[in-house]
Amino acid sequence: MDLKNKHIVVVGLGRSGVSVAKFLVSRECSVTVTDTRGPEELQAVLPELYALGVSIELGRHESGTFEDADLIVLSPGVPHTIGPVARAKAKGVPVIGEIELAYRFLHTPILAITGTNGKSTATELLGEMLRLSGFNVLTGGNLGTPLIEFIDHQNGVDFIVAEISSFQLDTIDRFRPHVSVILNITDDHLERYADFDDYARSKARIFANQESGDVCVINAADPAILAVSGKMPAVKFAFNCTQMVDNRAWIDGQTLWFHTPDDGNQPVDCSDIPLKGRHNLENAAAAGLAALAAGGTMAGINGALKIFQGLHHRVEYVDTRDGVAFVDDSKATNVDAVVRALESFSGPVVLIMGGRDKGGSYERLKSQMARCVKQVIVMGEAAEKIASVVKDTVPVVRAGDMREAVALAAETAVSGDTVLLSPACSSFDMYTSYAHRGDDFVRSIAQLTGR
Ligand code: UMA
Repeated sequence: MDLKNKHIVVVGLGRSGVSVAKFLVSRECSVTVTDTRGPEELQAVLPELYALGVSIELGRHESGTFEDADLIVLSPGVPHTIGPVARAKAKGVPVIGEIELAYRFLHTPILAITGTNGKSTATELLGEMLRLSGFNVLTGGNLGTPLIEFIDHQNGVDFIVAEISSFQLDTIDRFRPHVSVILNITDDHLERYADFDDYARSKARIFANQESGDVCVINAADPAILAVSGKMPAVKFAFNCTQMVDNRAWIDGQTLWFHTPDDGNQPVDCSDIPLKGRHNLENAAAAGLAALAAGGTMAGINGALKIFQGLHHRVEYVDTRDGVAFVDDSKATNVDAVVRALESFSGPVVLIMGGRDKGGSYERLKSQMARCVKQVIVMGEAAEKIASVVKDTVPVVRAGDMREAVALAAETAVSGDTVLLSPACSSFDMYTSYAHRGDDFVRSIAQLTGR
């Protein structure tokens, strides 16, 4: 891709947009960045960009800015359907995302993982499995480090393991991972997609450019994945943690089995895996198959599964006060993630939920709530919507902020109970990220008095 002297517009000045702008300047492009936020909110990044000679448009997106570009690079959080982008596209201006731009300059094989839930866990696990198999690996993408930042650090790297979101897949063109993984597809981000099928089609783009030498790892127990993955040139490596049918990984009792090309079926004892819950066995199966596809060893797979303790803010134990355990699952930003979290508790649970609604239904929570939740505390923009759906199943109270939610939960919980923050919503109504929200939960627990 020849970028020299091209005029490129970068949309969104978050972590990926700033990295893209810096990369493009280093490749001698004329760069304009545009963000709907104003200068006061972007103070931390503006001086460096001005010093690099970048033109900056803040507080709006002018259509003319987009239409004058040779190329537009979108940040994942910017929908590719917004007016200025659509109008520029109609005039023939090419539009890609950060992942696509990075792909054109990465010569290291990419292993890409998508799915509604478990992406970050599976990405970290796969990275660890390959490292323990003797490879030099970088992990990033939606996980945190934009792929564009890896371009100048590829020397001696064997693989890039990338968490890829549907937002990132919406703006690919030629992006072709050597190994792709789809973990699961359930309701999420319906505020941005026309409907569930539209969202599922976006996930399926991860294997759209794969060829016969590539591998696609799929969860054969997930009907939505089966519906979108019928025909593909890539070799399918299927896993199924509910039954053993024609798969490369499966569960039998307390054993996770992998079919390896050279040594036949190889067992992993599930009691050696610290990660809890069936969903984590699915993540382990998917990561293991992707590792095998890339030449990883069973020793590496076993070693990683034994040491990996899970991610921050994902069903993470925080503290016990007067016999009440506090657990941070702030990363549960959709309904399915909360269902999965509740599955790993026998109860009683006091559940703190809410945040920015993502357009899905909360109905699916009711059966797990009836089983193990004694009270729900709702907060944020989605509070009333959640309360109206679950109030006949479980008592609901409202809190104005996290501190009040934690105090109310501590009043209700008795020794042996668990207070679980598992919001089912994004954090952006009150916080900058799920991590920011989880940190506030932890801080609010520390501020509890009398416990
Ligand atoms: N903005 C506009 N115009 C718009 C919309 C947004 O200018 O129409 C601006 C915002 O004002 C803001 C900037 O765009 O300044 C934010 O861009 P961004 O949302 O793409 O955020 P980044 O900081 O670049 O982070 C992105 C991913 N964010 C999203 O997909 C929302 C990060 O994933 C990712 O870690 C990072 O790139 C590096 O690859 C986060 C995420 O929440 C964790 N992902 C979603 C999820 O996991 O559910 C998909």
